[in-house]
Amino acid sequence: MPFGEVVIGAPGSGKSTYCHGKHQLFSALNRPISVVNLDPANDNIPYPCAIDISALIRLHDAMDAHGLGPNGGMLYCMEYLEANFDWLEERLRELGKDAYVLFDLPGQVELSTNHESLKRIVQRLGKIGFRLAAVHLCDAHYVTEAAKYISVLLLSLRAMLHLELPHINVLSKVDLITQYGDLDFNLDFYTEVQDLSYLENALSAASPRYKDLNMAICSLIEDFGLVGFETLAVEDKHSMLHLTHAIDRATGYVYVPPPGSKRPPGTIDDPEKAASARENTYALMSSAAGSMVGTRSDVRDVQERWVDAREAWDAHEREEWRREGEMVRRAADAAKAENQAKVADTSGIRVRKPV
Ligand SMILES: Nc1nc2c(ncn2[C@@H]2O[C@H](COP(=O)(O)OP(=O)(O)O)[C@@H](O)[C@H]2O)c(=O)[nH]1
Ligand SMILES: [Mg+2]
Repeated sequence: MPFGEVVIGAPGSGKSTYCHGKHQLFSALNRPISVVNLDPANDNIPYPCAIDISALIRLHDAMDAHGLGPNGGMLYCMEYLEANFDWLEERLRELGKDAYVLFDLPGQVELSTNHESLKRIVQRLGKIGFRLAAVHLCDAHYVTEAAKYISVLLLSLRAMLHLELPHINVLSKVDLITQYGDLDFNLDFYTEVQDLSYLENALSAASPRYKDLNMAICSLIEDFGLVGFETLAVEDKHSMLHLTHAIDRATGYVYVPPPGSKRPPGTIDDPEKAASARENTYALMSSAAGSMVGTRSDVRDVQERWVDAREAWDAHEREEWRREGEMVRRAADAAKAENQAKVADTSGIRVRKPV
């Protein structure tokens, strides 16, 4: 059964970068992954693209042919894709039954909030067997202002209600969050969408005229009780692994490596032991059933990493990378020395073994 993610979010929220990062991570973990570009305006695609909508339709061609602007052209492209769904279906089938597919979508917000084409495409993907989750990226800088945070909450809620998929909202680029000013509350207040009445002061200071309207929106969001956020810093492996785990839980995906497959370094899978006694770090990294405990799985750790002690953590990580680099260099030197010794041995030259 193929699984996948529908990656949505406003322009610049980090969708294509996320798809690229996930492609690199999954390739390193030997997990299957294919990225499908469904954004006809994506000119510089950073990842290897399994299917590209521009082979079906290009934004500029649609705009020229029908005298449309960029936004109208984009909606036309999505409607065209819907009308030619068999084109997509045929190519998806070629990816195999066990494919894990990321769909990189355009940033037009209406596609995931009120336009029907994406919703119908998603429904048809479900009918051909895909188990999908929507991954909605929202730039984390919106949480630095109460009014912007409310608009992001509303947008996320609307997308959840429209697409009707298991839904993961993500505050992306959390590594940049301190660049936009101080947070009024700790990060967990924003990710867990706790008691929004705390925003009252900030909202009435920013726009006293609309205070009541803003508070009514807050209570509407609270009444639904649906919106919450994960965080993402795409270059932080722990952040990516945690998000992967949250998405696997939402779709029910459990990765079982095929027999005889290459294992990621460091995993232990001793076939001699009884199944119940076998350590299997695959399960830790990729099983939907495992607990969510891990580095940076708690939003308070994310706060410490990127807000409270960012510089200390940066220095620590630099030191870790330096040490890793040193180890790799030493291992390469040792391998080279061993090779040279072997060559010398076979050529009859006696070499003294290093002590
Ligand atoms: N610092 C940082 N920058 C990011 C992150 N994710 C994306 N970006 C940057 O945000 C910009 C927009 O990203 P892009 O993937 O093109 O956004 P898209 O329009 O949603 O596909 C690019 O310059 C990325 O390098 C992140 O996690 N951290
Ligand atoms: Mg993009």
